[in-house]
Amino acid sequence: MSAQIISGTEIAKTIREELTREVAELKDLHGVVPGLVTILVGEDPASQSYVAAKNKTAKNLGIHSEQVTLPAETAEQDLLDLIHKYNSDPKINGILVQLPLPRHIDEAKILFAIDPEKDVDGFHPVNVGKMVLGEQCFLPCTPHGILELLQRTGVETSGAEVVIVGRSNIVGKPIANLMLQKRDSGNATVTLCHTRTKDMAFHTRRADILIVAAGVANMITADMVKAGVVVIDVGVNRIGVTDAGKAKLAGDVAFDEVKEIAAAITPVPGGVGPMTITMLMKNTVQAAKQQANIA
Ligand code: L34
Repeated sequence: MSAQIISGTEIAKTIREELTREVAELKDLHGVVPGLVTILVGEDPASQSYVAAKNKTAKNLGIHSEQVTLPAETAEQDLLDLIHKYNSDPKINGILVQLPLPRHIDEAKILFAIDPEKDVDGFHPVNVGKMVLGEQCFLPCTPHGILELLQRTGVETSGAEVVIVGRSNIVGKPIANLMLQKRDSGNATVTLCHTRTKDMAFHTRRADILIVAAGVANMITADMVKAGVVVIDVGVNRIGVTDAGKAKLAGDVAFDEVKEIAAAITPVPGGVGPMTITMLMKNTVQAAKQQANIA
């Protein structure tokens, strides 16, 4: 039997409708308009398209959005100065610096410069620390989106064997941490696999929920999963160009064969990607409320 396709596009749409109402209410009742700035350094086409989507989504929701695009040669100090400017700009509640940054810029230094109150990506060590401790904070957008997908699809995580492939700071590490926490969408038994894992298939075959964020197209094949698994595919790999001249995308999971075995699976595109963008909006609204002392 073919798997249920978990549509991130549909779930994201529902959440965006909820957010549109919330943004309107914030304005009507409190005169507050959430503000987001996205900063992109360089001309990576994938980053350009993600940042454009973030700004467009923000505008559609009624969020004030500013987009700064800087040349790849931008000096680290100039980027730091820009962040400091937005840290003290009252119209801006959330600051996002799109990753990856050019190699001459120290990513940690940039992320640490963002005011934790405006860190809508949840990458600042203060927010990472709070997340690990289970305190209220900004959750990083992709892991946050995965939790929402699981919750809104009714996937039971308590006691589940969750296997994660990939140990990045933006997906693997945080989602591992979130899923083992003692709370809704948590309470799982978590295994984290990475490039040094000895027998990857041994682990992935044990998964009740398999989350793949490795950045390797089609690496998870049908022989690597068990029947009835729920698969969350975080990979967005550009594997060529379509006849229409657009980027051809593939996930980290060999979708066509794995969907015949899985109970449920996210597609690429239309799975985790739209959720990442939507959770940025959710965090921006949360930031605006916190900064205006609205519960
Ligand atoms: N600071 N940098 C920062 N925050 C983030 O949360 C990100 N990420 C990752 C890369 N760098 C970042 C994103 O925004 C990945 N990412 C992201 C966002 C959106 C999509 C994919 C990755 C997305 O919308 N994907 C579409 C396909 C879009 C296309 O055609 O390229 C999808 O349906 O999967």
